[in-house]
Amino acid sequence: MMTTRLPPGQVALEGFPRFGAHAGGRPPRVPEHPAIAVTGDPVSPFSVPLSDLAGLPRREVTADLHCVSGWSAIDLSWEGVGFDDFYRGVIEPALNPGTAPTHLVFGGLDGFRSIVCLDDALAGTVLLAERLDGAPLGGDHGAPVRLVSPDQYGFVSVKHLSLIEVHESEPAGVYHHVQRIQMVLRLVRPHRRARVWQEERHRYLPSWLTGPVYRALVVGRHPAIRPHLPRD
Ligand SMILES: Nc1nc2c(c(=O)[nH]1)N[C@H]1C(S)=C(S)[C@@H](COP(=O)(O)O)O[C@H]1N2
Ligand SMILES: [Mo]
Repeated sequence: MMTTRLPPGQVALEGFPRFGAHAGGRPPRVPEHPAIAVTGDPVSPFSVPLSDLAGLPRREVTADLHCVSGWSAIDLSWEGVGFDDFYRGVIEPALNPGTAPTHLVFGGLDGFRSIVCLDDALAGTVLLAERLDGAPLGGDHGAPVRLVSPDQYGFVSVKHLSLIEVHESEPAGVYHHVQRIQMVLRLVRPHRRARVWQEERHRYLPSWLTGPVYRALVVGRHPAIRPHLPRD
């Protein structure tokens, strides 16, 4: 029998729904030659073709994905390149001398953005994932490549990754191109660290307040899914 321990306030789902903040929109079109653009003050902007990832060591991570709204998908097998290897091998050598990055902004082809502390991004479990459960990532789960940060809430794990901004302090502002989502994000501003085991969901709102609201909204949006209680 499978045993799972879930972080506080999470409920496991059967399968792996598309949790994203895209509210039913279609996955973005993948360019013919996908690449990750690296920008920000500490670097001269450059672009990394995804084909370059083949030159870095492969890594597999089996992990659960925890949406901040309280749902978890369990036992996902990701495969790709360790983000620490990518950072040390590709970004660090391109830093201007004397710069000291502290934060990264990850961006997706659909305009989704997430701000992450560099130390959290360099945790050994963070992956640039190209494969899920033995197959290339599909559009629903972030083709052609996504970030996977298993110890942080799902909003950190940017799908369709196409941009990494390097910053020397925490960037201000809320990162989303859709105005409606911007307003919601401002209210429920993500926690700086977003660690699931510490239940760091939001910066200002406590989980006891957001939990029931999320449950109501997400249950409504995923009617076909039968949640079950976490098994210890
Ligand atoms: N590009 C992009 N990445 C994203 C999102 C999104 O809407 N767009 N949603 C985030 C959120 S809130 C969660 S919980 C996870 C969900 O991953 P899934 O859609 O593969 O289930 O993706 C994250 N990454
Ligand atoms: Mo989420």
